[in-house]
Amino acid sequence: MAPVGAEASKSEVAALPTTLAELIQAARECEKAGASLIHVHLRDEATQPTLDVTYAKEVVTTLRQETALIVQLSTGGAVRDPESARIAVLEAQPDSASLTCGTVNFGTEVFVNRWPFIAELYRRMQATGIAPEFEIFDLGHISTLRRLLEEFGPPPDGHVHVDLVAGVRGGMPGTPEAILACVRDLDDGWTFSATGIGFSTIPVMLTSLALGGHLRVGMEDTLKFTRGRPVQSNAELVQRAATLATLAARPPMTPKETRALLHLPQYSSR
Ligand code: KMH
Ligand code: ZN
Repeated sequence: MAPVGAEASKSEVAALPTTLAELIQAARECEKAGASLIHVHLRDEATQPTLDVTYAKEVVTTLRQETALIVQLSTGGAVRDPESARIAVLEAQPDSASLTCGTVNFGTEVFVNRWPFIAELYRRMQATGIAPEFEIFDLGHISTLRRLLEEFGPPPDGHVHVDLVAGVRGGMPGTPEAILACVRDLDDGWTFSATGIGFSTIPVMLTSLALGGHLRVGMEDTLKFTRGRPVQSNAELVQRAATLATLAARPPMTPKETRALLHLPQYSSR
């Protein structure tokens, strides 16, 4: 579940959870609706994207106090964030962090992920025991993931989990064919989730369910529930995903079950 990204503005989308209180409320509602992991982008007091480490630590701690969700921080940040700040958020010691496996055009911008930066991020996650979620925006990014594993070995917990992000303008399209092409290229034993941007959320969810994958939804990716109808809350997106998953006989997993799936340690203080 990805409740808020770095792109949409609070002034245009009032339902985006940008304060800590709003983020916690969204997290709680989404957990109740079936989410087991939260992918977090931070916003500052002026609602702008931030990678402030002190605040990241507070957010990780509070999410752990208030929910059982697996906490994943974004190292993608916003397209113009410097690499040093994107790496520094790992100091907040989340359970997991995103790791984008290549550069991609991103609307009118470029989301830059150079090989040396990807390698450094990965090695830092290995050294600090943070589980990477490999973000795949295009088929070629899987080749870069393979290169990481070949050159530096497996992730800290030994398990590879990827998130297929489809429908970004400049990345792979949000179609069943694109998801299938990626899934065919994954190794046995890897797990995957899929994310469809905008209205591609539904075909991407259905395809992922059919192929044995997991789902990511949220207002980072989707701001219209149906044509002409803005999303009112992250929970309604999670609720819709949970309903589709249940219809597909793949009901939502608890955070505990998801930790086992991803080979993450069970969180002991809850
Ligand atoms: N905001 C995008 C430029 C991630 O979180 O790791 C990058 C992004 C990926 O959202
Ligand atoms: Zn993100």
